[in-house]
Amino acid sequence: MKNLRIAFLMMIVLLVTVQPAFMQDVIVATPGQEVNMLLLPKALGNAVFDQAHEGAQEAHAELENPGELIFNAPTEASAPGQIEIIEAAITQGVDGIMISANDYEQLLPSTQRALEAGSTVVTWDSPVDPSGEQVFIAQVDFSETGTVMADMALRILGEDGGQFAILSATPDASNQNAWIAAMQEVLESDPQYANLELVAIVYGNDDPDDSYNEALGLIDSYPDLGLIMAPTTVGIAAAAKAMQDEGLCGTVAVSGLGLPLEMQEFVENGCAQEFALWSFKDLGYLTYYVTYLLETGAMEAEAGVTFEAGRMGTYTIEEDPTREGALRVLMGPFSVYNADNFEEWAVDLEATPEAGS
Ligand code: RAM
Repeated sequence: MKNLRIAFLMMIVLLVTVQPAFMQDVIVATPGQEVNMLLLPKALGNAVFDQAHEGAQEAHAELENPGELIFNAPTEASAPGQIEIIEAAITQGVDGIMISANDYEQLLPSTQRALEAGSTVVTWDSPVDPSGEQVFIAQVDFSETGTVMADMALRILGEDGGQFAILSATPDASNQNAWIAAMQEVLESDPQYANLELVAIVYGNDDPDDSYNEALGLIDSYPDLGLIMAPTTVGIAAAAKAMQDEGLCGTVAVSGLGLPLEMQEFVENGCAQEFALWSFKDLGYLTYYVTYLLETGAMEAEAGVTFEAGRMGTYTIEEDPTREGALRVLMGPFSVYNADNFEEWAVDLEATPEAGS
């Protein structure tokens, strides 16, 4: 009996001292700490980044941070514009810098300087090289994005396939480039996509006019084009508009990554067939939580660390399987939108009150 009791006590001691990974503490933020934050998307004037801002504002209020939440970006999606803003943030002593990067390499000297100055640098949506960030908040798995786009292309063009082109954002955007590479990889390695012929990759710089003109250029250059695949919310909406204006809806399909609110009219009138996305509001919220936890010293940027991100629940920092030497927090999931599930995602635009009213 005595031996049994000793064994039982030893078990308890063991459980308390050697916690297995699944029992590790979940780090929870302490609200009310003053940290000044900067949310820096690729550019201003892009609805998805406004949604990310809303999510960050929600977290900022919830965490009762008496510091500032600055939302700033260049007017055009460019690396030099972002560099200027990061440099100003270093001078002002901003504590937490949250970046969706226009370039994988070019921002590095500035983000590294910010890290050396003691700021927390977290990337979201579009990362920089791991040497210039602490952790990347990945909206979805970047390799999976390739398969999601290939599957949409296959469903739209059918087994017989056909020609398609990619209309991307800026040529150096690390997220779009990773997704395009992932798509090319599945097209090459998986025989089910053998009939999908990628004829061109063009760049509309996440600018509605540039993207519109690039879409027109594609249909001029490739008379047999069956599909424009745009892994950018700006590009896909501009391409659908171009096909609408040219009377080509149904002849040249449009797909990619789109914002439901911007795409629903084009799905309704047959100018865009199917697209996917994730919640940018949640992405902004999660990014803010991670940055706050790191900057307030509650959490280290290390693989295996589990934390709570308010209403979104718990997440674990992990090694990024898509980028060597990088850490990520994986958000997800993808939502796929098309005419079949239109009722579930579309809103009554007529009944939608004007923003701000
Ligand atoms: C555009 C931006 C953003 C990307 C989305 C899908 O709004 O390029 O970085 O994540 O599209």
